[in-house]
Amino acid sequence: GNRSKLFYEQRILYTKCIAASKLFSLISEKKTNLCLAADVTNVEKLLKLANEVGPHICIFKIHADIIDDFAEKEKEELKNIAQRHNFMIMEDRKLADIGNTVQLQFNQISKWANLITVHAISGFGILEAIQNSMNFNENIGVFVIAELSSQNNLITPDYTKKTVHLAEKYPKLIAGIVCQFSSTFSNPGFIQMTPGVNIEENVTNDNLGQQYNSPETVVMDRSADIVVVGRGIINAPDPSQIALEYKKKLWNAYLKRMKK
Ligand code: 5IU
Repeated sequence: GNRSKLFYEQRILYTKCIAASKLFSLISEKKTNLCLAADVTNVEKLLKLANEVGPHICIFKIHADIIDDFAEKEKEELKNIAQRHNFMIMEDRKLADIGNTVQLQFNQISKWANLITVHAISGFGILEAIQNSMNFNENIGVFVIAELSSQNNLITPDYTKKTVHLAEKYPKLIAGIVCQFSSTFSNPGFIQMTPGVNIEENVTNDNLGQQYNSPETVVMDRSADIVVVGRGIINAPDPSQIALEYKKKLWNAYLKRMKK
C-alpha cells in the first residue's frame, strides 16, 4: 500500500512501537503534525516556549546540550508541561557511537525524553544496544536519520537505503525515519519526520547550509507525517501565534494529500 494515503489513526495498525502508536493518536486528537525545534539556550525561555506553543504541537524537540542549567528540576518542569499540553519530548541527540557507548548515553536520556534521534552510521550495534536498554523503558521511541536537509551533506543514496533496511529489523524500537522524500521508505508503521520548513517569503536557506521548503511541498509532495520547524517560530515576536499558523497550514496540507 501507499503510506501517504493512510490516515494517522489507520497507521497505528502497522506500527509495533508503543511510542509511535501514542504519537499517531495524539496527532489525530490534537490535529497537529507540527514539531517545534526549540533550539534556545536559556532554560526559562525554553519552558516559556513549551508553555506557549505546547497546545499547537505534537513534539517539543530539544538539544539538551545547548541549554544552560538544564537540570533535574527543569526536566521535571518540562515533563509536567508536556503532560499538561499533551505533547512528546524529543531529544535530538543524533546518537552515533558504538553500541556500548550509545547504551550508556541512552540510559541517561531515556530518564526524561519520550523520543530520541540516532544515526545508524555505526551499524547494527547501536540499535541492538538500545533494544537491550529498552527492556527497562518500553516507552521511548527512536527516529533513525536516513537523510539530512543540509546542502551537500555526505549521505549517499546507498547509505540511506541501508539505514532504512537496518531500521526494518527493529520494529519495536523504531518510531520513524527522519528523511526528506516520500520514496525513502514505504513501511506505513514508520513515521516520516521532515525538517527544513519555513513559510516566510524568500527564506529558502540559511548561511550554514540549511535548506527550506514549504509546508505543502513536504507534506503533499514528499509525504511528511511530522514537520520540524525551528527558527520560523522561535525567532518570531509571537511564537504561539506563528506556531498556530504553521499548525493550520501543515494540517490543511495533510487533509489535501488525503483527498488528492
Ligand atoms: N535538523 C535539520 N535537518 C536535518 C536533521 C535535523 O534541520 O536533516 I536529521 C534539525 C536541526 C534543527 C531543526 O534543530 O531540525 C531545524 O531548525 P530550523 O527550522 O531553525 O532550521
